[in-house]
Amino acid sequence: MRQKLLFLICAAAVLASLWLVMKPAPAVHDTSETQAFYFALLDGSIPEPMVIQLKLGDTAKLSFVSDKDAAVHIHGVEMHIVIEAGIKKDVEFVATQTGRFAMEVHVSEIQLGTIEVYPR
Ligand SMILES: [Cu+2]
Repeated sequence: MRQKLLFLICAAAVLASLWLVMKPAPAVHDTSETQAFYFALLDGSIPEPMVIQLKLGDTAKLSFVSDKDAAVHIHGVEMHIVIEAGIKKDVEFVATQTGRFAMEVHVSEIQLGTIEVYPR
């Protein structure tokens, strides 16, 4: 009887240590995405305002070209982007707050679109 009990305790100890050594690590995966958007401004505007949809933690890469010097303001993200005529301008940001944010060309106040950031 004592041998059986000792065997069971040893077996339980072996199984417990095997479980500790071999248990799978918790799955950690980053679901954030990077999205790219391209704006070609003609006379300070684009044909149709764009809606950019992101989730918290996503990265947005924006590329701009313009036939005239322009200044673009992204509200919420508070980016002020200076674009020189004929020179491609690339910027990027990480969506760190939810909400709807306007993108506009300053001085003319023309809307380039809206950035919508949703919870993940
Ligand atoms: Cu503005």
